[in-house]
Amino acid sequence: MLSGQVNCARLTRALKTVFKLTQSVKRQFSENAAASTTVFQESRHLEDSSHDKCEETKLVKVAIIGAPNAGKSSLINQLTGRMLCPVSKKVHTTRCRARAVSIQDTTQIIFLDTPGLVTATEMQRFNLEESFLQDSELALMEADLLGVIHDVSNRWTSGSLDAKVLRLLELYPEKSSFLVLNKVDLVKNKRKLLELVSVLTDHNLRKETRNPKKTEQLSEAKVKDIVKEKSGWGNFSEVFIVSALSGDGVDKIMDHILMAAKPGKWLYAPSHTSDVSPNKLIARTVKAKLLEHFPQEVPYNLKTTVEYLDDSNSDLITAVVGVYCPTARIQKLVIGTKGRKIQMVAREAEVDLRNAFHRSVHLKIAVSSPKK
Ligand SMILES: Nc1nc2c(ncn2[C@@H]2O[C@H](COP(=O)(O)OP(=O)(O)OP(=O)(O)O)[C@@H](O)[C@H]2O)c(=O)[nH]1
Ligand SMILES: [Mg+2]
Repeated sequence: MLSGQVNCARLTRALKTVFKLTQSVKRQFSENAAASTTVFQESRHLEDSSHDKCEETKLVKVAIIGAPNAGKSSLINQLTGRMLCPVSKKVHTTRCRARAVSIQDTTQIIFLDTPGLVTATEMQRFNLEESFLQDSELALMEADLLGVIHDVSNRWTSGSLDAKVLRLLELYPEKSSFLVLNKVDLVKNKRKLLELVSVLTDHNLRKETRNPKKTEQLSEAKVKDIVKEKSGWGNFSEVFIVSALSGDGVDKIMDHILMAAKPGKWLYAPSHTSDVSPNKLIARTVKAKLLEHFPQEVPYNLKTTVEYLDDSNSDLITAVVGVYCPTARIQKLVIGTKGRKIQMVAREAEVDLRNAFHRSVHLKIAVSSPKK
């Protein structure tokens, strides 16, 4: 963890820890995830009064924003310990804001996962939904704390904060924010990180405490001009160097989040872990697996819908997911020889869903295309 008040010695110590990161990154979410009887329920706001003890409970809302594919959903999954936010190696896996809820002792933490930040032009060019433009900003406005996630492994973009991220930070300077340098396991020369931290924090690791206040509403044109000149933001309260894939360094982020929690009523009952319905989570998880395993644009044109769901059993969820292909040729590709490809997708989705629901999951996938 690197904080604004830290000096070079602390920074070097933190980097040494990073050096020790295991080279072989292994997925935390193994097949053997222990099944528990925790029931995943569609989120409902808390109506009973059993957690209405403001003096005893704490609450904090954390929005995670960043460029497409930076690892936003992976980070939230690590922080909550559940696969609540589907992940894939392709961009635009998350297409709208989603909440994942976690409880640490008396604190309820609400994580807001967001789609990758895009420009209006990109939105039009790639035919993305409105949510891509709005959801990060809406999440930021709602959150108490903002986590900016930055992919340090991308040689083209790692040297500067994303302009869309900087735009939001300039527009909401009073919002408390921390920086997460992610995918550090992919960086061979860890010394580069020291320089990167300096640039991304605008050479100001908060040596003096700044308390930025929103004085005037900046126009978009003015913000654009400011952002053009900048590579970093000088008011991050902390900087973390992590691997959201292996989980290295993530526990420090949790400590920081817990410190930001304020006394308040929990918004969700303790058993609620997400505001995404089981139906949607299953369909999105299958879609993420399709994005992971099929080339280029093919999986973006596949539609996934839950056709049948039985979650009445507290140990087992059974679901049938329909995958709709635009043509018979793509249907054949998706099914694969002797159905092997789609079976692999189903098995991998089952593993992630077991981790999300903490229940066994039996999944069948039916692939179809329009009849000629
Ligand atoms: N090596 C490595 N890969 C990572 C790390 N964090 C995330 N990834 C991978 O990066 C890819 C994108 O991760 P996501 O969590 O889906 O990223 P995202 O920012 O939510 O992406 P969008 O929702 O598409 O904007 C996946 O293949 C992850 O496994 C990391 O720390 N190290
Ligand atoms: Mg995502």
